[in-house]
Amino acid sequence: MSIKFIIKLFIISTFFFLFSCSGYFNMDNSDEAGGDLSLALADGSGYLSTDNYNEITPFLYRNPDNGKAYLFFASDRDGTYDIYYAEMNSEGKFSKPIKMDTNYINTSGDEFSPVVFKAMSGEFTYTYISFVRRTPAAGSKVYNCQIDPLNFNSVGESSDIGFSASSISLLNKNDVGPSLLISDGNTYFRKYEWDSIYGSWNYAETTIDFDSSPIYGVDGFSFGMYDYEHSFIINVMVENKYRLYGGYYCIEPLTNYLYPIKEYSSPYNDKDPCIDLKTMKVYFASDRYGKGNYDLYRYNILTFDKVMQLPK
Ligand SMILES: [Ca+2]
Repeated sequence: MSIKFIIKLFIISTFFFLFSCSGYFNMDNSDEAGGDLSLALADGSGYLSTDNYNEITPFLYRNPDNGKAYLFFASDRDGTYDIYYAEMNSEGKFSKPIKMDTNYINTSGDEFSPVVFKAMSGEFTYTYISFVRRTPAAGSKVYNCQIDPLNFNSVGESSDIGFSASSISLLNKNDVGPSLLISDGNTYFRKYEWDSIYGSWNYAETTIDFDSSPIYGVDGFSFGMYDYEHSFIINVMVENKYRLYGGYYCIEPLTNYLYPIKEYSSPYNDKDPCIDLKTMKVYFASDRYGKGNYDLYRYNILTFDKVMQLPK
């Protein structure tokens, strides 16, 4: 066996090793199963996700004011669901989560499904969080609150936007004029546009209808001329389980379909997708370790051959 051949073999096997690992981002060696990732704290003192409580609805925010990335999510570790955030370092590890304030954001109701964005209100640009608050009296309603751009403390009261939702997400997260996607267990979801004059969300009269399974959550982006085409990862209920599907929607000519993404398939519940377009990773919640609790995971969508492209 020549040296050249051995080197070649080494390079090929290294390539295959890297390739086979490329879907997973191991941040903590202690809890890997089935190649899925549980998000861990940077210092090894514990997980971002807890064993006995639920962590759901992740949202990755890239803050243009300081160049840092933050993972916002909801957890019921203090009783009701509250919104937390953790800073992500350059290795993709997270700081200890910080609970958002109880002035106008976290209450004795359930707060979840946060989205953070910068947007105009009148002449100025501010940082906002929109989220869902569920109370026995009012059900699940969407709120919006201006927050400090760096420490994320609420600046003013949360305002009730006036519609209900099971979850919300941002379409095209880096846009100056953001679009909000609202899903509430129907076969469609709705798109709302930011009103920069009044500094609030307005229904844009856009309903994206897949006419199939109930949709409980969605994240995606638009492309093509005039944003006619949209690609999504969708949280649907199939056979009594939350599952993640790919979705494609075109306004003209009208085309829509959903398709299972095999990389996400598990016998457990997988939900709340959030796409980080910068790193091409999907964050989601799953109870796949069988503990009966939801934890946060992420997956590299560069390894997908379907999600970012139109199915043939
Ligand atoms: Ca709460």
